[in-house]
Amino acid sequence: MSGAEEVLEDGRERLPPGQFLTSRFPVLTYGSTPDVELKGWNFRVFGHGLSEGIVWSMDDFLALGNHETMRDFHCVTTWSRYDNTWKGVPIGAVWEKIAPHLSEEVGAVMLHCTCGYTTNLLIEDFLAADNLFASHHDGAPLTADHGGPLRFVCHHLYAWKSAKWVNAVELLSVDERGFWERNGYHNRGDPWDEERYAYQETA
Ligand SMILES: Nc1nc2c(c(=O)[nH]1)N[C@H]1C(S)=C(S)[C@@H](COP(=O)(O)O)O[C@H]1N2
Ligand SMILES: [Mo]
Repeated sequence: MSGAEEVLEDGRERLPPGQFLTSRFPVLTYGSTPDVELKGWNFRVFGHGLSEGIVWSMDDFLALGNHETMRDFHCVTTWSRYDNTWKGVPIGAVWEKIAPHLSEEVGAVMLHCTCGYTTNLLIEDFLAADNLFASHHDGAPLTADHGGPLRFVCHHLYAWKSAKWVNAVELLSVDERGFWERNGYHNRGDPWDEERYAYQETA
């Protein structure tokens, strides 16, 4: 890892504008770390286009697929951490189970977490190829502070979209704003466009 001068394959700087590099892994949580009870835990998909919700136990959800990827992580508060190894269920394996049941087109999703946190993603951002529901980080089970037992990870948007303790996906016809998106953060959050705050949104 040679630091902040690197460029990505498409020519963009590896370190997005306004970010600094850290090798620490800070914990950024609004509120406190919930104690996720595994007994009775389930993962739900519900909402637009589904006549009946889909429910998985933890074991059934983890059995949907397994994917490992090493990616950079960018928090809107300006720290970035390179080369995080995430392991878990790839988004494609989850969507494969949902798509056949859909009677309507889905435009966006709202992720829900045990603690009440929510965040929204446009469907194309949610389905980006390398996204996953991670159970492991850097070779070890996710700690509770970092979202264990399960968190979503979206690499190409600011890290507030990477919902910790995620346990449900709500399908939406049109985009709605999640927790931070209603409280001043940008609706989309592309780090290379510095989409940090809602006031920067163009109509
Ligand atoms: N449920 C939940 N998920 C969350 C948050 C949160 O407060 N609650 N914070 C977000 C923010 S702002 C960031 S930067 C990352 C931080 O992940 P980390 O604590 O594992 O570093 O989690 C995101 N996911
Ligand atoms: Mo963040």
